[in-house]
Amino acid sequence: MTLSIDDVSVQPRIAEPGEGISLEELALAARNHAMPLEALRYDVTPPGLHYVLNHYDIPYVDGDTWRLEIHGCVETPISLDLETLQDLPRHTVRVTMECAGNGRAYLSPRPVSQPWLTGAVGTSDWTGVRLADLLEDAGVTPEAVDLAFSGADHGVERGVEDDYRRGLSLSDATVPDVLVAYEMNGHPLPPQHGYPVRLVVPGWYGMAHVKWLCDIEVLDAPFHGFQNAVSYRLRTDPDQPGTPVTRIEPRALLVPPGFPDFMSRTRVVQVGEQVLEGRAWSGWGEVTRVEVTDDGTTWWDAEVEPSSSPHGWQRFTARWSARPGEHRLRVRAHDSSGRSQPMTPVWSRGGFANNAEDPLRVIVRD
Ligand SMILES: Nc1nc2c(c(=O)[nH]1)N[C@H]1C(S)=C(S)[C@@H](COP(=O)(O)O)O[C@H]1N2
Ligand SMILES: [Mo]
Repeated sequence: MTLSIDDVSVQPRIAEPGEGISLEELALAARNHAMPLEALRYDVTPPGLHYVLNHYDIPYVDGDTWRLEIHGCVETPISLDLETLQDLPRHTVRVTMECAGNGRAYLSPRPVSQPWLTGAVGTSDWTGVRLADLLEDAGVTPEAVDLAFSGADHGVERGVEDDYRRGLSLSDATVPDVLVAYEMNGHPLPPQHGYPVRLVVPGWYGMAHVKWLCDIEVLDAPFHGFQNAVSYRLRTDPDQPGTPVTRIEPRALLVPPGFPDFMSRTRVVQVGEQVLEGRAWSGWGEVTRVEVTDDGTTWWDAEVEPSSSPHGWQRFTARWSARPGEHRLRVRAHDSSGRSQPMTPVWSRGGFANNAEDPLRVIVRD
């Protein structure tokens, strides 16, 4: 008997009501870790605390033999090694990156996949070459429509075997801050974040930031690869074509106050005046307002600081008179595009872009 990919590759499904997280979901969650929320204190996420999401394995890429190929609808195809890339004009951009699946585990019913709570986020200083500069050198021809970016990682997903590949339109790819990045916070990229080179697309959910980048194909037709046409679409029914997942929806998160109970993560806070602190971001514009509540009814405004970068998160602080008893602290962000965090999750089969605020259970003691 011959086995095929279809015998091992699992089709997506929605958990039954009350069905717990499976060992398969735990295996994904253990490989792909979140940023501990106390790290929201830092403007630039310290090494190792940035979230990680890999669909397949971390590929072993040798920086000495790695090359980036740019081909397709270009006048001059380009093949670059790492040293040559690093000799080109460099730019650094501070970017808050968030996985499109952040918040998935709170959905009901739960799409069975990487079960993120809210920590699939982080902010880094990415250094590299502007993609627009590389494309200018290659000379993109007039029939170009989309670009396909391929990583060195390979796997199978829902029966489709492929390299990790994402498409981006020429207009989205040629804004100045899109980088072909080789440094994270002033150091070579760590293996899990895409060594030696990754794409950085500020404002977009994580799936667009292709790691272990080795090939850019300029296409004269829309890209129809799996990660754009099948996965990363907002749909409620499997038969719908759905709409593509693109930019990051607004979200605010608190640095959890006080100290935690080991198992339940419930917070214990001393009674009295507190200053709450957190970060808020949106891929659609500046965060203009963050609100706080401890009872779900009365909201008050936090003080939102300007960002240290147009694509980075913003710090906020809020006063809180902690009264004895149990409280649910919630925050919600509003941005300059008019988007706001919803009170209840917007459900999709893939569990994408769930930016509903998540209450933090706090016990205030005398
Ligand atoms: N080649 C490749 N690039 C990839 C992925 C991947 O699995 N393979 N995962 C994407 C997803 S879904 C996310 S959220 C981000 C995560 O980036 P990070 O691990 O550096 O935080 O990388 C993106 N780029
Ligand atoms: Mo992601």
